[in-house]
Amino acid sequence: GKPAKAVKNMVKNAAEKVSDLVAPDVPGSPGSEPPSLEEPTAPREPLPPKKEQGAPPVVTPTGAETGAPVTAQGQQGAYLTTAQGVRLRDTDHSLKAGERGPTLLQDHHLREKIMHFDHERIPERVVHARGAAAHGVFEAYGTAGQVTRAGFLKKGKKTDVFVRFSTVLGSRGSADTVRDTRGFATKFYTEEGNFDLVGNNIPVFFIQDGIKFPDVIHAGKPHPDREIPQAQSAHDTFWDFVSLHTEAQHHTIWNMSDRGIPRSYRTMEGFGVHTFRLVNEAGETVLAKFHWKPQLGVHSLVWEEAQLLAGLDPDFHRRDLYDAIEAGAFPEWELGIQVFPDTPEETFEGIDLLDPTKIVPEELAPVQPVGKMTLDRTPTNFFAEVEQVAFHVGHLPPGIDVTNDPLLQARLFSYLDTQITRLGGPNFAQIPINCPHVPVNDMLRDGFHQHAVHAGVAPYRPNSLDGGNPFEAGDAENAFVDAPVEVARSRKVRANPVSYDDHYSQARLFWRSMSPVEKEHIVRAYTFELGKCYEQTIKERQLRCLANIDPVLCRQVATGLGLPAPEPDRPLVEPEPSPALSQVGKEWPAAGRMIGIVADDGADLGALAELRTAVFAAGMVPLLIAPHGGMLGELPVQRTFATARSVEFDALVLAAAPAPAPDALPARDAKAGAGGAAAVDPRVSLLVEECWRHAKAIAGFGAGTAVLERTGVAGTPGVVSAGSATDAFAEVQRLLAAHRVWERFPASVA
Ligand code: HDD
Repeated sequence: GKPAKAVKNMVKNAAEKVSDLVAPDVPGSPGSEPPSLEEPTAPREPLPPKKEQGAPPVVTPTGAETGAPVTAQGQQGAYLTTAQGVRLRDTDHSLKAGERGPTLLQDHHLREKIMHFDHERIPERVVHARGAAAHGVFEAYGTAGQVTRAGFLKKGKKTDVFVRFSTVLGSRGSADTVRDTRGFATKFYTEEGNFDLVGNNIPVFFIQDGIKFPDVIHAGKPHPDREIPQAQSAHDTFWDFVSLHTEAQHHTIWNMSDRGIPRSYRTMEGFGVHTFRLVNEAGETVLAKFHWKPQLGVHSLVWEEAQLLAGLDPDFHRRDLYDAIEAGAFPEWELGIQVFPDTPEETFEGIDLLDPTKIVPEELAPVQPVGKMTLDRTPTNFFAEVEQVAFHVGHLPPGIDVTNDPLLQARLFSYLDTQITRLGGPNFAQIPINCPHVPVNDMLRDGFHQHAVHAGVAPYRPNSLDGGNPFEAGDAENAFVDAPVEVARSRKVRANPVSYDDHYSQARLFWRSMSPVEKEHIVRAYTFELGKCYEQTIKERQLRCLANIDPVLCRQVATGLGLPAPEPDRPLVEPEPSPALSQVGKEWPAAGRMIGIVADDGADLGALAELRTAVFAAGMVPLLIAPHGGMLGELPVQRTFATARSVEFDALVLAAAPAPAPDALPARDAKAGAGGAAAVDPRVSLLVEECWRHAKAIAGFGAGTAVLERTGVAGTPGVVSAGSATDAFAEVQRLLAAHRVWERFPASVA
């Protein structure tokens, strides 16, 4: 169940969607009046600044705030000023020598305005450029106390968080639903300083050593000559790299699975990928892997939906995240850890814990929940927060330390270095979104964009001039712990341990853990992606890799490509499948799902009202689709036949059988007469057809059942002809718990 307040918010939100046709509400001002059609003439009272709109505190060498006025608050005053605070009379006309004359160089406002605009863009992130983020809170269960001293994991402790989700390959303006890995980066503003868990939705990585990161990214990014394709892995350089560089095969099969096209950020798992070292109060250490488990389960799009969405709504995931939060359906994840003894070998059950292309199946080491994260607030300003947030794997609190994983070691350099270009200097930690929520007392000084007005004269240690401040902390004052791990006496080498040579056993483990329908999707994904390559050699080489993962997989893809299937070039291992890797066959809460409801002026409005209430009560969002905008009786219409497309909905309920409206395109079988599909508005038929193809629940009641008959879907799995609106929704709700009507997919790969 949803808390009553959340559902009320959803009702409010859905009601606001009625006003889709008027200008959007002032962001972040809940409950404010809708804007007037006329331009306002009197200034409105300034909105109170939000928490994140304050300037970073000015800190003295003793750690105390100076009490200096906060000057950089969000710009909320009634009157327009220059950047120097001078009020302006006119910002629409440049200063000219007469109405028809040339513009004067002396126009300081013009020059300031254009100068600033000219420099509004900063470099996008070199990877993970496209993202969306939200604020929230993490609450610890207190179950990790034995293994780590980290204060934010103590029982009941609540910590502010900011989470940025992203794709990896695309530019900032690319589509959300492309097949790619997703970033899942969390900044915990803990009382012991910031902790960044910079993870992905896939638990392994392409490469084992960070020195290859530029190479894998060069291969995945668009081709350097024509700069295509954007945000895709379906091209020659990507497959050239992964087929030659076989340690990437494990990550790649995850990409080709449904994990590569999440339904929502809210339905993704997150992984810290590397093994970390935890240190407890007594100084004892364990090795650990971090996992985020979404409360809504792991759900994905169907490939055709993902492709349609890239055109119809490139912002699909971003919109979904913000809509859900604003509707009160707050996304939640449990943070869990897999814990391993810190042995000199740094392995567990024969799996090398320092190899980031390997997982430890949950069946061997259970994920133990340590706390819960709830995202409950959208950003106030996208640029200030989402673009300027700077994550770094080296932002660690006392109690969490790194391991020698060579991928992690390279990241420890990269994340600081990249911010110097991206955020224009070394002071990015002073940007409000990056500021720790505890006093900072470093001895870092000066540099571009210095915001702190540091007092004192002695930013060095030891000193006698500032009373010896700042002092170094010890265990009692919660200082960071560098775990005193023994470093083996060894030679300097550019080499990997032998265990890193196993590139296939876990890709095979993944394949063997999939259900038939998931295997079918993987086959199709490889066939699609390799089918987009031009070079025959690359396809053949990748088929050789697939042969080493599984002969059936290899054969099916080879058939699709019209190529012979090669034999494996090494013995196949037979790993025990890990059921936890499959995302099919379980049941999950359906909170926050979108239910499309087709109706028209002839529909039973009483039943419709009842249906909407039931959908809200179940914590879902009903979207009424009608031939026209405005209202159906008392009920607000959210989508018209012209604006609705199936990919927006998780399920479809038909309350009417609308005849083709005058603005519909002609139907192909227009001669089929009153009983055929052509008797239904073709856009409604398309909704049904697509929802059916994408294995979504479909229900009809009243006149709506006729649509099921006419489109030929009646009587097929997951299609319900119900006697009443409530019965229709009850069935839809039942079907949604499994996310999709899986039986509808052909599953030729057993
Ligand atoms: Fe990375 C960004 C995740 C390996 C270098 N990475 C970035 C982001 C995520 C990850 C989620 C976006 C953060 C945000 O939202 O601002 N990266 C990973 C994971 C990896 C990984 C899970 C492997 C386990 N990354 C990796 C390596 C290197 C980098 C090996 C370099 C040696 N990553 C970067 C970067 C980025 C970045 C260039 C781009 C923007 C930024 O850091 O701030 O430094």
